[in-house]
Amino acid sequence: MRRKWQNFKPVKAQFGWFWLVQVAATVETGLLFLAGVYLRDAEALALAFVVLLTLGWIFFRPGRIVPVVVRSLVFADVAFWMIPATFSNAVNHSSLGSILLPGILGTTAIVGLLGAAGFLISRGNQAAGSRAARGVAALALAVILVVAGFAAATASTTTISGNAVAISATNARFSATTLTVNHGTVTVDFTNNDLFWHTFTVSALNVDIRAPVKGSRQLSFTAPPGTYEFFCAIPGHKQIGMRGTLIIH
Ligand SMILES: [Cu+2]
Repeated sequence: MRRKWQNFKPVKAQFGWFWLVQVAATVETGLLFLAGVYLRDAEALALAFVVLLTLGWIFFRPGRIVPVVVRSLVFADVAFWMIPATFSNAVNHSSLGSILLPGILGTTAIVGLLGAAGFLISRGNQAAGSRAARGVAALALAVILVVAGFAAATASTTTISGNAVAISATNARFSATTLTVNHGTVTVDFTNNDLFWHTFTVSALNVDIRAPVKGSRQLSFTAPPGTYEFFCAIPGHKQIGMRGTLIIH
């Protein structure tokens, strides 16, 4: 016990890459958890749990490389889906939350990836990159403020009318498995309540509506009478039941 105490040095605040990836992981866990509860999205909760595990892993075990790599995979996954979602919802003048949520999640994920990269390149030196890491953190805050400002300035709501059907996706399930409309010009209003992307796709009609988190997308197309299959084109989603029948009279 004595020798351990001799080696003990007071922990100094080291605002380096390791600090950055820890902060990003903490923020991302909280955001993913809130998003999971708010959207009732099991996928978001599962990702929050994985990042939380890496935080616990680092807290209770000395090894740091493996948990940082594990959370980098989550960061990469989140960034891959959330950055395009932010731009897509911004371009479509979607609601404030539908721009802000993926915007903050995506920015935090990028910060986490940068922190993880810096930490791994410095071979796990906790003190490395202190100036650069603080710069990245400051830049990320600025990006989030710009996204918030842009979202507040452009957000709006849209309504649809005519021969229209509304369908939504929640927890990787469509709200309806059979849709019935009259032939002619058909409008589909597709809303995604999950954190990750879903599509409303009808291959036979060349219809492919892609909606990110909390996004609503409308598409009008001309369709002859018939029975068509619709499904989600995200890999694996059709197989777990995201499919249904579109009947056009
Ligand atoms: Cu899907």
